[in-house]
Amino acid sequence: MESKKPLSLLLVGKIGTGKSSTGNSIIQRSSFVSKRSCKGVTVAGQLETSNLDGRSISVIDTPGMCDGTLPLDDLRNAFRVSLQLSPSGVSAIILVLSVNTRISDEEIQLFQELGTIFGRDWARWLVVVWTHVDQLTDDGTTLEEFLEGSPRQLLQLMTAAGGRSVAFDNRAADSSVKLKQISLLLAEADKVLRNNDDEPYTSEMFDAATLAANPPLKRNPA
Ligand SMILES: Nc1nc2c(ncn2[C@@H]2O[C@H](COP(=O)(O)OP(=O)(O)OP(=O)(O)O)[C@@H](O)[C@H]2O)c(=O)[nH]1
Ligand SMILES: [Mg+2]
Repeated sequence: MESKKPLSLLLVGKIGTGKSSTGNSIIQRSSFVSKRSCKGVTVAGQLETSNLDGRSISVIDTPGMCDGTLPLDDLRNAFRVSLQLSPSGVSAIILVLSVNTRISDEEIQLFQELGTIFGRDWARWLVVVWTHVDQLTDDGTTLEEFLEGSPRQLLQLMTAAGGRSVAFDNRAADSSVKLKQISLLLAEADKVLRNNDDEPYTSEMFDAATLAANPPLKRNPA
């Protein structure tokens, strides 16, 4: 049976992968600005809440991470501020990847940076959303075929995330397709809740990860 526990989802990913569109698909309204642009469109974190069959679903959209041009500290600050929008933490972290672009070295570097920023355990809260699957369907490729031969680092990350992943077509016109992909995503988020005994990912965990990545310099004993 579907859980009615409130869910809060933090969307993260590279620039232009479809984070804001996915957020809009989940809350079923166009509250996050989404458009094709070479510059990042989303510049600050944004939280929106909707009610789905009596269940409260909050979504936090974050700025896109771009090709190593943004220093790690700036990224960290963007995520810190975004996470603070939900004082009780988030139920799951949604990594938005697009089948539109090949998983490049940059993307692999991003996985590593996310691990540094959110902490080594971050995959406990992770669900991967693959966007632009309509473009796969257009050329007859399945998501499984697309993922075959993926870089080892991606496969390792997906394994660490317990295989939780969902395909999204944010341009879907058919309302049954739209509802189906939301319910698949919520089912994956419910797995995260269950596996973690409902423990959310919190700002305190984030700060602990920041500290672990930048340990204070030890003073020499006098
Ligand atoms: N065909 C198709 N287009 C999509 C899909 N998801 C997003 N798009 C398009 O991809 C472009 C970028 O989408 P956004 O949702 O703005 O991406 P974003 O990750 O929020 O971008 P930034 O905030 O700039 O990092 C827009 O033109 C969207 O309409 C999808 O599933 N299929
Ligand atoms: Mg955006």
